[in-house]
Amino acid sequence: MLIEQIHEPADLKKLNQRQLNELAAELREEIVKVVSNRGGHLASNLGIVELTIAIHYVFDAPRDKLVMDVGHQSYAHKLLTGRWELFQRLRQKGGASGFPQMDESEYDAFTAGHASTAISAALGMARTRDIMRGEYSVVALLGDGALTGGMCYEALNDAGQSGTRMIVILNDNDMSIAHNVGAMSKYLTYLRQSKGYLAVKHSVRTRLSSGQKFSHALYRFLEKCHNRVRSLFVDDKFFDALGFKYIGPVNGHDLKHLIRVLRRAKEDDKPLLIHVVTQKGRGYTPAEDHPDTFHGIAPFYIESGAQKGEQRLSSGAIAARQLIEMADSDIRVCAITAAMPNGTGMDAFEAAHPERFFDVGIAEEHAVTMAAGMASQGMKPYVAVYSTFLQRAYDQIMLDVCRNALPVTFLIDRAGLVGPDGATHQGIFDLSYLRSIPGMIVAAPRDVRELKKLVSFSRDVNAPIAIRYPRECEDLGPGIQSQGELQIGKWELLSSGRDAMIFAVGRMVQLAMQATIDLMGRGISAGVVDARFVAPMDRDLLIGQAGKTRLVVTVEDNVRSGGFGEGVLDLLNAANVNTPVLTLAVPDGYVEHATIAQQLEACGLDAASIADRIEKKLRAKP
Ligand SMILES: Cc1ncc(C[n+]2csc(CCOP(=O)(O)OP(=O)(O)O)c2C)c(N)n1
Repeated sequence: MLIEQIHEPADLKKLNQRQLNELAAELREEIVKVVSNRGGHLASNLGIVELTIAIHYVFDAPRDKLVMDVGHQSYAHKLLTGRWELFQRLRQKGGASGFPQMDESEYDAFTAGHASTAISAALGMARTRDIMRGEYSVVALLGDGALTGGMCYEALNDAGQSGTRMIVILNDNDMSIAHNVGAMSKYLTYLRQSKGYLAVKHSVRTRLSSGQKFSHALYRFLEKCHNRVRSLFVDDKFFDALGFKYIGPVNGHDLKHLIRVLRRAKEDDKPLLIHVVTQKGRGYTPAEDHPDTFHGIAPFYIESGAQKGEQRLSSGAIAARQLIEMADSDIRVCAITAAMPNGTGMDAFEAAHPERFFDVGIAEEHAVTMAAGMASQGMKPYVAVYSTFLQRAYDQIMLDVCRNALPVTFLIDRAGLVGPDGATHQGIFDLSYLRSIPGMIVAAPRDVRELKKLVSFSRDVNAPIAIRYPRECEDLGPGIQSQGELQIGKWELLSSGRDAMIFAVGRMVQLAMQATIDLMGRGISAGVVDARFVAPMDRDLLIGQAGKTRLVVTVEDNVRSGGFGEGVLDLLNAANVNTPVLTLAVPDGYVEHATIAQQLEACGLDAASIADRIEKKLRAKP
């Protein structure tokens, strides 16, 4: 196996052309094998194997800097930079992260996870190099999906006029996670298709298939010619106007040609944009056929592509069903996503109400302000977005939505600890960043039934409201269905506790209930309140219950700073209630990849840890 001989990129340079192609096949096989066991991003990684080899073949990392956008396509890069062992435990505790991380390897020039940052980071590096009179190259690698994000244009605009030497490689597979959207995507299609070479290629192919006497050698010769001269056909206006020299489109699976193009680019001293065309999922048929399903995938059987284990209905899918029903009878209801129609479950809404569904690309800021605009004119927009990506739109939520008290509903998916996607994808800051915004109502359902109730409840809320939930909500059963009608700022007492009252948020309610059973066995009487509204809080219930117990406990899957627990402490303090408070939250910091269960345990938030910490606090001497 060639792959076993590659410990660092320098080893690549010892291989000949045939071996490089063999290596590409081995990398694909390895990536499919590991992802089939561990889950992860498959289709993007399969599409970029040759390009990654070519980059490491031509450039000299880590001296030369490779900045990957999002970084979900970094698997071949990891395998070529001495991380074979680590990669076997991809996304597992202690194994390789699914994204580039500066603290994982010196070859990861920049930590990523969120889209559209690579050109900015690369320009920063290039400018530093120029100030320090360094010699290295800087390469930003991003996809056509990432190019829907506004930061890219801010960076291109700046980099192009500055004339700073840097290379932007645009990996165009015509896909974001789902089909790419927007005018730029159309423009790239135009660049891909408007080249004279396509016509030449087509005519040669047609003649071949029609039996005309073109030998295969001649066909290959013509293909080679078109590869060489293809860029001459290109009439790019956009990148050119921004100050970038455009090269392309280049076939991203033709290693020899890629190497030649990159070598030339390395010698250039201007900002360059190389447009590389690749196929998402390349080399593994199920991923080629369904690149969206295989973008990010749970463990699967290689032979069939079928997922291993039980597939549960996601919270997003459940929220979408509810929303569709509402939209059936209410023309104001519409759904907005920022390039995540499948992940948020809103693809179902798109199918049901295509005219009221908007995928704006990876543009969370725009999504939020656009929703504000719609709400200002009488619509009832639902912005379905992952907790971690909504961070991008803080200012827009603050000023465009909440300052104007507009009835935009945020369906915040992947809230709390998210497991193997790790630090960049945790949804552990949303309670803090939303709770402090004046006028924002923040709700968290304890289970799937409450999720449905909250979504339908939100329709009549004439104010900004955020409903945050994990990827999958449990069903706690009809026995503890929420009683009565929901009311903004009202919590629900589920059980009483003489020794401790636990005020729990969202999915932590279930763990709190388990902890009370454990505590009962230890002779401690603890009760649970479902604190479903984190803002505003249920002042009366909190103060009332705090007066009847020895210890108030708060439990949340959000960081401590600015979180629910701090809010409770503050409220009790202001009301001069002296009951001690134990705040159980994610310790302030970034939580690395592991399973959700491991992350909960590491944060002291699994049921057993909750019980232990309560018992310890109660038994501590005052
Ligand atoms: C700010 C932000 N929003 C959403 C995402 C989720 N996301 C991860 S990859 C991706 C699509 C990227 O498409 P592209 O850049 O074309 O890369 P490809 O996977 O096609 O290679 C999206 C939307 C993200 N990482 N960051």
